[in-house]
Amino acid sequence: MRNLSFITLLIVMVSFSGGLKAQEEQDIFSMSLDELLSLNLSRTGLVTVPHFHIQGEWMLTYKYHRMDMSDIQNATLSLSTSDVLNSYMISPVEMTMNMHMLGAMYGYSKKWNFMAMVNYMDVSMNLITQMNMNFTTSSKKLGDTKLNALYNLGEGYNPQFFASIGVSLPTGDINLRGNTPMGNNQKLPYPMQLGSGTVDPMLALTYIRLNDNASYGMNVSSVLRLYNNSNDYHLGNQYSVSTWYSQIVNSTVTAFVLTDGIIIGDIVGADPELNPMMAPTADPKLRGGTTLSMGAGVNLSLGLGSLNGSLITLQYSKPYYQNLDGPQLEKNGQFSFGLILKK
Ligand SMILES: [Cu+2]
Repeated sequence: MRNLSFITLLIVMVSFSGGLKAQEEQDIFSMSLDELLSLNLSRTGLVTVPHFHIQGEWMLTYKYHRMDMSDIQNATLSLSTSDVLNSYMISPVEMTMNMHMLGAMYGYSKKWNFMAMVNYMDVSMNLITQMNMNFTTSSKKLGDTKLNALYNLGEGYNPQFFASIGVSLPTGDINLRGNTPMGNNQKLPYPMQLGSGTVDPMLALTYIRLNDNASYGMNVSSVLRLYNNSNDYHLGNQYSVSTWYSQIVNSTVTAFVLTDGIIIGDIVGADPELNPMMAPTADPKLRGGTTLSMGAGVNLSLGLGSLNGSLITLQYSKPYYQNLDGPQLEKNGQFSFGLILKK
């Protein structure tokens, strides 16, 4: 009896998946060349880098990004917290950054795509004082909001070659305060502030090529800080280069590998409420550095239907080289999860 119901279930499942498969083939058959291309590009595309949508296509994304930082480095040399406490009253011990990002993207025409993204940040840092006292500070609030226009520099959609021109709007707070052993309601140091405080131009160039069931690409991007915020400083400019290769494995799974390099400048100017002698995190000259990372991940296709090309994406990357204006906390692993709905 038990076996019989098991077999029935199996038959139902097989015929259901057979039906699904027929449905898929039907869908693929009725697709235009552009739609097929777009489907493969979205399956092999990376959500962490910009991509160009075909005209009329919508994309909604939720992305979660987590970064852990621990251990201290000056240039490429490791330091202990007691090394840091020889020159400062407070040393950072570790930091965790959680970002929740909501984004929307629209293929307005063959030449233009538009993108908007808001993010909520949840950052906490553990620190230690010269008196060997541990304490934690945390910041949970909206970060900066990003708007982008993508302009297609090529003719069609493969290869994709486009420029991205945007602004980062200062919706993130730069006046966050917290209780520390130095007193209650103290201005938190630079890494605990959630925005730049300035309207920042963002420029990027991206090239993506699709071959059979694989795609590869390269992206160069920059965030520029041109003037001081209301606290008399501006964050350093940021420049990055990333390359990736991704391959469709089967009807559900796409696997990818990526490398990226980021150069961040030091802060220019200084918040008058922060004392750089107190902690390295309060010193504007100790915020910059170069980080080279490698990573891998998978895109899991959520199937065909009206939400063509929708997927879940998982990605992990880790630095293999860091040269920091320190003492500064090192980046450890970074993990991202994304849910992408496309129509
Ligand atoms: Cu998109």
